[in-house]
Amino acid sequence: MTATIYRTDDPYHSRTSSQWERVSRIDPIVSEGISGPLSPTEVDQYKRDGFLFESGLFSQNEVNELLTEARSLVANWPVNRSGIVKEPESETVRSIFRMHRYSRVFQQLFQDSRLLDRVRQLLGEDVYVLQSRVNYKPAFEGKEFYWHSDFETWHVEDGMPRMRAISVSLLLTESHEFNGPLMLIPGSHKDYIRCIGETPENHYESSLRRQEYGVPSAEALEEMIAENGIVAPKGPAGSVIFFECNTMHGSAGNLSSTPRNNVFAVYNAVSNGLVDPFCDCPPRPDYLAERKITPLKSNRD
Ligand code: 6CS
Ligand code: FE
Repeated sequence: MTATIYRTDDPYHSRTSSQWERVSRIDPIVSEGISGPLSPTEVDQYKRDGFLFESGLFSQNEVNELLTEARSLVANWPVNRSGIVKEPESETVRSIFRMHRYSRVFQQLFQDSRLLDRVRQLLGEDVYVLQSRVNYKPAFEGKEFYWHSDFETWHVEDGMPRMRAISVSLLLTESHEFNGPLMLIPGSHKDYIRCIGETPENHYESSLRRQEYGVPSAEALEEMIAENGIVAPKGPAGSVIFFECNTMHGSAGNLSSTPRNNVFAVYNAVSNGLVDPFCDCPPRPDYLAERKITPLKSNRD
């Protein structure tokens, strides 16, 4: 019998045993009855699937400005600034983090009412940007992001208490079947997968390049995929995917000749501020998880 040492007061403990486990979530998926731009049908879709796809929410002109900014940030990244991540075994840039602090253009985007009003409608309270990043997934070189629940990582390694966060992914280039579109397992947000293994020290130094801990077992994935399959929303630049923090997702490598540049913002409910990590590691750096709460006001407020 494997010794199981975990914080019994933590309903979302993970990486505390050599046996994976599937348990129901205890947090509501949405706050009911909040008005906003989403129709009741769209709210129900989000509750059912754990994500929503809005094609063409932003114009090509708006995307062009964001693309220019994303490419200039990489080209001019200060050598002493953390938050730039390379592809595994490569010097090719995979991601940059914390644009909500370094870029006025992205700060404006994250306060855009087309994003903020939808997120606040679903969460039912004010939010702040916990993390932002651009995943570049460049042509031919962009490697996979293995299946994972963001919440499992944010809970265990950052101390996010409950499932009260939403990721927004804005496509800066077209997502098509060959350039590694985001893939999600519909309905997977309703259960929580406790992963095996123990969090290595400074795990983020490797996990952001290739995640090997805090990933679900093949058996867990087989079960969830057998129930609801896999969906890979595809569409033009300017489209947006809103996905719940516990929805299982990943993406394949990009073998096509066109990049799959996505910008992500993670909106956390202000009532869900980070506490100590739920593992025996120090908190991850602030560029990955803001520990200071700055509630957002829509740029239409
Ligand atoms: O560890 C994190 O916070 C990051 N890792 C992944 C694979 N998705 C969420 C986030 O960007
Ligand atoms: Fe993720």
